[in-house]
Amino acid sequence: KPEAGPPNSPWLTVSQYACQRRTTLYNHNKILTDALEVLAENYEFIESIGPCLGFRRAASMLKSLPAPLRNINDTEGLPCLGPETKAVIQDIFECGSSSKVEEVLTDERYRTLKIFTSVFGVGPKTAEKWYRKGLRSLEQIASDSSIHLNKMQIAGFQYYEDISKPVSKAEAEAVGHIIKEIAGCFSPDVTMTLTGGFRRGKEFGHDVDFLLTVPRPGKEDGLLPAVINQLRTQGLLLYSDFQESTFDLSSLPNRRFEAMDHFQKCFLIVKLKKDQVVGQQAEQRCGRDWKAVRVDLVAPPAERYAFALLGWSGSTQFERDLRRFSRLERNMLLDNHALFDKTTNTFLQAKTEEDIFTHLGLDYIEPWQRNA
Ligand code: DCP
Ligand code: MG
Repeated sequence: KPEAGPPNSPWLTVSQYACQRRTTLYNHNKILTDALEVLAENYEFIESIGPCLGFRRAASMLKSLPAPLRNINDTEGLPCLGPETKAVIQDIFECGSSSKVEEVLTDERYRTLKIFTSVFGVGPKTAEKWYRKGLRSLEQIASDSSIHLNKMQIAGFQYYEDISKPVSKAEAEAVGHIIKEIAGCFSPDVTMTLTGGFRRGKEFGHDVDFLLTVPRPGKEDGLLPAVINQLRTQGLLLYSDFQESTFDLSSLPNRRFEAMDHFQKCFLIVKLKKDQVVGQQAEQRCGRDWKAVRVDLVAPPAERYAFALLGWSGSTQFERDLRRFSRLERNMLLDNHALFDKTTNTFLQAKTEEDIFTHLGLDYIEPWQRNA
């Protein structure tokens, strides 16, 4: 049941769990949530997970509100807001901005780590290592011979200009047509769904995420290798990191690995020709006629498609709360592969996302309402 506020609170129905809230892309409290997310990111950079999640959870809750907060009293009865968060909100109402946030935004370390982690394949740990070596720009890293880049980071630098730009919905759909056609040659009964932010209705994303499968059990194993091969043959494959499935049908959802999954998948960079994008004619006669785009493909067995779809549709915060809700409120374990009921020691089957919400005793939340 949703955590209730005081009896006269206008927010009586706001749950502490994102999976019990409907969060569209229309954010009435963007000024507040942007500020809180800067602090969350800063804590993430110093690997301070508790405070990071605290700020993210607060921002996520505020995104679900049907109206802007007008002053600090409006926060009364709302869940997920700790004293630190409230202090930031109060500062913004009183001074127009939060000094704590302004400090982070001008902090050299924060700014540098933000740039470094914008490179494909560079996480907070690597960024921190480079920062401690005294490096401050991507140019310095590219020209420092003592730095060893892995294969993913080399591609990240090589295509930085393109893949650091947002991918549009039209570009995502164009990539979808190419992949669907190739996958359709492998097997005419292939199912493919655009997931991630685009499934939640976003107009732009940092990559394009697809889920693919075929009905016959086991046959999905050949799907991604075939797609990758064909992309390569067509000259469209710029980078590929293929990960073989480590999925075991009988293993329990594991909390430690809950944010990862064990399905066969690949992280790609593909060449998207501009004339393949609807509404974008080849205007560049002299320059390049293509753009590099980051694409993730995941191939679960058909039997687990609903779990994978729910897990890959996000948002990350929505996923976290679905798992937390399952564990704490239902004594069930949920991940991208399965739902296990610890009370009855059984796996709960699901053909659709709706089935999973029903098992959890949750009202169905549409993908476009999962922008938590
Ligand atoms: N995901 C997750 N936990 C993670 C990483 C991902 O639950 N640690 C899920 C939720 C994401 C989805 O996978 O929404 C796709 O991952 P992306 O990083 O591509 O996220 P989005 O598609 O939501 O964002 P963007 O628009 O930036 O691509
Ligand atoms: Mg995405």
